[in-house]
Amino acid sequence: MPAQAHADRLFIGSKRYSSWSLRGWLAVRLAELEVEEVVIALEETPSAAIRAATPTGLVPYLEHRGVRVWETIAIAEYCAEQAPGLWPEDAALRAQARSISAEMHAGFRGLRQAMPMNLGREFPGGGRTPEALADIARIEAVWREALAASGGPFLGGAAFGLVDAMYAPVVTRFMTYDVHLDRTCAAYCKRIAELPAMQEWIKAARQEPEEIDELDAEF
Ligand SMILES: N[C@@H](CCC(=O)N[C@@H](CS)C(=O)NCC(=O)O)C(=O)O
Repeated sequence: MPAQAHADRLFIGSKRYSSWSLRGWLAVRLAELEVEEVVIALEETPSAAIRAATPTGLVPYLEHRGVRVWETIAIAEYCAEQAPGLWPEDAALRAQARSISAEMHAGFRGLRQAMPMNLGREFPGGGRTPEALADIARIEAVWREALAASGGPFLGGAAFGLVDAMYAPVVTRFMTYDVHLDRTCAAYCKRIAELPAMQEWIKAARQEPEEIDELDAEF
């Protein structure tokens, strides 16, 4: 019997705006999955094109070797199963990395609403709502704690991993909105922003058209 044909694809939104897509894309990169990248422009919200292509009407969405995975945290876990070492090896550090990744996945709505990802523009001083500032304080505390526990220079230890991928769009928001951070967190942001994969994503994002800058979108 011939092997079942299946497409290996990662569906993502515009690189300029889609923070969840960046997380999923980094996870797939970390696991070195060979997938076709399908970018669906976020021209409207909700997006009919994304709804037609994915089970939940949201990106990222991964199809890999006949397996379908959605929700960024589930994609991260799938990637961790494909490639060892994407979570810290030490059980306590791994628990911490998973906890703060889940905290990112479930929360920080104040930050996400007030400072949506936009890699094409800069809004220095923007988005300082009380809720966003409270989230920023919590994120700084979380980062400091993780870097101290793991020894850095990444949140889970020596290598860039899934926990860093979960916070990568927070790094770009801090840059876009020029958020003042303590020295440890500022250095961590610089480290993440300079990673080749991040540079590649940001470069591609800047080449995309401004689709939804006028929309009040929270991605
Ligand atoms: N909980 C989802 C959130 C994904 C999400 O909100 N994706 C946005 C783009 S960053 C989206 O697909 N929006 C489509 C729309 O608003 O129509 C996850 O973790 O993957």
